[in-house]
Amino acid sequence: MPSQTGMFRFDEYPLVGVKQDVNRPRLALGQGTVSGADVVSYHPELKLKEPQVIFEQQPAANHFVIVNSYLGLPQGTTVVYDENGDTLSQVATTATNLLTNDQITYYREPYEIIKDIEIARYITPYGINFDLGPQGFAWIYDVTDYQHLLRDTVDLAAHNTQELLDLRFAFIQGIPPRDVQTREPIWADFRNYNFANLANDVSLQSKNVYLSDSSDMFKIKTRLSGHGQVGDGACCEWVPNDHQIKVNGSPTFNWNIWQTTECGDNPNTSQGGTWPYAREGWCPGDMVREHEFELTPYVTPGDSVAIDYSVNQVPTNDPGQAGGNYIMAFDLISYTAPNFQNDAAIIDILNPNNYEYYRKYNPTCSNPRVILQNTGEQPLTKCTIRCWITYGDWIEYEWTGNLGFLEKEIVEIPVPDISWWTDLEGNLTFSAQVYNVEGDPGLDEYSNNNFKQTKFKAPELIDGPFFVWFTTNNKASENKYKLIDASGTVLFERSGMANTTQYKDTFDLAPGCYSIILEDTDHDGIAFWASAQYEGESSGQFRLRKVGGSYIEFFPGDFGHYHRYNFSVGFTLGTEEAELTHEVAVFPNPTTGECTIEVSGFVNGKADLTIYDLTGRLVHSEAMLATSNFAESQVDMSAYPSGRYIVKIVTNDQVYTSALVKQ
Ligand SMILES: [Ca+2]
Ligand SMILES: [Ca+2]
Ligand SMILES: [Ca+2]
Ligand SMILES: [Ca+2]
Repeated sequence: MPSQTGMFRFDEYPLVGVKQDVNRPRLALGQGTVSGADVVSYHPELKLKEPQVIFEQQPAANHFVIVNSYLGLPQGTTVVYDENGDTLSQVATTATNLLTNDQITYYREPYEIIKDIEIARYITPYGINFDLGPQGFAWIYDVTDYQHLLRDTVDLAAHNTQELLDLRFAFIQGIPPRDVQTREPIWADFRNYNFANLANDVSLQSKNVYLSDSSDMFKIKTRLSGHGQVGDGACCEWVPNDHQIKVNGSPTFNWNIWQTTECGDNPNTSQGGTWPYAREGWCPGDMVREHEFELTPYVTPGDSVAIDYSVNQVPTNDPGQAGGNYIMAFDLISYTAPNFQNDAAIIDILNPNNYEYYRKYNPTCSNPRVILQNTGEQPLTKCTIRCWITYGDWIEYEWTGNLGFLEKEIVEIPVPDISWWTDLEGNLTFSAQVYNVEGDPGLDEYSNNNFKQTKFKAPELIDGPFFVWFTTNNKASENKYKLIDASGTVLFERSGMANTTQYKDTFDLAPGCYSIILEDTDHDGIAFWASAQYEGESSGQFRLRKVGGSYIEFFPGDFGHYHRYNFSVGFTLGTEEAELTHEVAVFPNPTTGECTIEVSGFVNGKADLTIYDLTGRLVHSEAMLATSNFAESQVDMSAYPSGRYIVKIVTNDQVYTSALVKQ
């Protein structure tokens, strides 16, 4: 039987009409007839103070143990209440023991302090219905400046719980342009800063940095990305701001991180979000760019230097932007002096290249583009770049310019003859090599960085006349398209088109390499769900179709800034050559002197023969005797040295190659 107040909770019982009252019921149970009046009596309530358990603890073996416990009433009063809850009487509880809750100082075992250092930053793509494909997609970062941290045992973390991430390190063998000695943060390791605090110099104030007297060169490496969407301008994701570094109080480095076209140029198009729009220092599904500033000319090793970062003020007409933020890293990297006086390097090949990051302009047989870097202390003003697909049949390009230490340039190599693309070995490999630095073949001090190689795919072949069929959307003023040749010369361009209109342009091109580029000045393609939502942009279509035949290519609608379709006309390269129905015969082969070379198949009355040695030197050329379906030549090889030769036949429609051995 419940005996104390509070043991019943009437409101928990699902009984209709139950009423909770301050009075206690007095119950009598019996049987029979009840007579007489109701008797009401009141009982005062004694509210006892609850006793408490108190534990006494002491540190032992790097943790706390309970060494004593007490049960007691805290000092205070015990109260008796009447039926209305008013105090009837109270009795004081007097303290007999005084316990003090004291602080105990103790020491744990030493533990590791984890210091996060950012070596690269990446922004994940919008993932809704977006797929990177079964092989994934590779982004490549140069982390050479952090190499001394990537030794022994290192914890690596990528703060992303959305995708599987496969992180690999590739080591570049050889001697770098200069040795990395130290890396240290100028203010702190990467951190989030409020825009207003940066603008008002509350954060990132001028700081004295001490420069090692055993280093010769210094660089500031920065990684900035703007985040938040506050104020009318939605700062700092959507606002371009001006960034500046002062060296010893003088504004020395000014830069912008606004990515005007980069987002719309992302090879990972059609992400499930607003991927192509320009942003402050980042693009969805891409690496955050690093901006680097050479400090060496402004400082002396062993001295200190005052470094200050500043950014433009929060605009007075949009004060809400103050709440935006930046994630920032500023690293000071210290180096030795350059390892070489004269050194040129080919550090990358943009095309032809199978690397998926370059797929917006590959596969292609447009003029190859390589990145040349001066990796020596002396200026680089000229060199020779040699490229080949079939070894020996190379193009040599005399580059001139003026590159300082570590400066780079994209160099386009003109291909004088499309037959150069012929892949005799069938392994679809492009090679580029730099030599003859400053016109002196012996001057380059380090040849290991002179050579670069890529694998590539052949572009598609279009045979015969075709037409471009463009159905514009209702924002046609954003679009233009052009046809260019292998060297980028514009052969045809169409702009100023009307909305929701069909355009058909027919082309019948001479043998060569071409591209059709459709551009969008708003970076939102011709069919993009977000533009449909925000600006009511409708969907257009862009197709290539053979005259009197089937479709060749459908351009994607959600392509961002541009879509480029590369193709060859009148010749194929690479392995596709095996599919030709023509036959080339060279006999006898090997030969000691006279040799017959024939082509069977449609040559349309014209075929030119050239023979090269393996150094790429032209040794013989002549027009072949040609009918509509046959061409032949008799060549006397007796005057030429023994060895392998490359025979090349160019007709109106095709290029053929074959090997010839002179004994
Ligand atoms: Ca500052
Ligand atoms: Ca070199
Ligand atoms: Ca638009
Ligand atoms: Ca558009």
